[in-house]
Amino acid sequence: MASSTTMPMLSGSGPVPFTDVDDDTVPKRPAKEEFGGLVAALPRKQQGAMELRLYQGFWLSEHWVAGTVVFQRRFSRAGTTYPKCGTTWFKALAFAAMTRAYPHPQHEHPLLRLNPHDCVPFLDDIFADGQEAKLEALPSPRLMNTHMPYTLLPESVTGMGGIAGCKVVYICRDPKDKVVSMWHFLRRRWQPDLSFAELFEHVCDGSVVVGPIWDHVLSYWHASVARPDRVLFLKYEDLLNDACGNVRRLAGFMGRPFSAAEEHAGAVEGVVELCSFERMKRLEANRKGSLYHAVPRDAFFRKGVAGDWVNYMTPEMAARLDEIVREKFRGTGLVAA
Ligand code: PAP
Repeated sequence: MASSTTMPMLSGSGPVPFTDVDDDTVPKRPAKEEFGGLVAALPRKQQGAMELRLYQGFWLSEHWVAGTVVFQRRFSRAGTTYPKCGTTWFKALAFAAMTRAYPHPQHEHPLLRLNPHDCVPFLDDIFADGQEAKLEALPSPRLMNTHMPYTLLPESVTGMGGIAGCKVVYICRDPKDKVVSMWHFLRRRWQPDLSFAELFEHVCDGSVVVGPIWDHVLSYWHASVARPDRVLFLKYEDLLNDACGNVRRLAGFMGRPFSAAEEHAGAVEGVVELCSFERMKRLEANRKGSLYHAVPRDAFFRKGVAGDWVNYMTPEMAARLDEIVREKFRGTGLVAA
């Protein structure tokens, strides 16, 4: 399994879509200007156009490292996910579940005009670009996302050391499907010539972005076992199998359980339908233009199924990755998908 995380902050009039309050007037001060020396001293690996640095046990994109240092040192409150494990879907579900009392009828819901990444900010890029002041404009409760492992999150998020902290939701996915999804994604923007075999080797030796995957997953798994009231651990495959049940669970965890009247009115099904792969993939906001650093929006909506790995991996590759993960998870109580 691999993963992704989001944190709701409760009380107040939010959440509102991030791009609706982001008027682009916040001056940029890239985190690298402040912590470039620290980043330059870290072990480095080049993978196509992507430069990775080993920071506190994880291979982070060079672009994110200085931002992570700022996040750790200066952030007061946030949420989290592993790349290609359902971040986009999860952002949509969490946002829709929290905004179901939106004053407009469903056909005007922000998710019909905005990509989920426009609604829930991605902290790693915001901190890397030195634009954290933008987050202050968001009314509570705020939903935010990061790809950082639990062990790299600041106390303002984890709530260690007597600080209030945030609620954290993590999504993991069968690592075999995650690798396939990541391969397609990397080829769309960073590494057009990347072979599947090459990426597979990086995954197995742990040197993939925000890897090792198993350490990332386990960081959240352990946190969810120790503090189930603060950390909710979900699986992409479970969301596919029972979207309604997991949306109920999510809403309850975020402090906005569905009332009997809402249940009766089909509010849970409404959230699931609004965020369905078929529906989201068709929307203009998810088909045209780009996000983050020139990533085409449609790259976030490929197939949306479990088990696609059989079309890319030999049985030997699958058995090898399964065995690595089984070994890493042994004795933790976590069972691989
Ligand atoms: P990110 O970490 O770069 O934001 P992320 O959203 O986690 O990416 O992963 C994208 C995967 O979620 C894609 O999987 P695939 O490559 O195996 O197809 C994408 O199709 C899937 N996905 C996106 N939206 C949905 C959705 N509404 N329902 C189900 N799966 C979805």
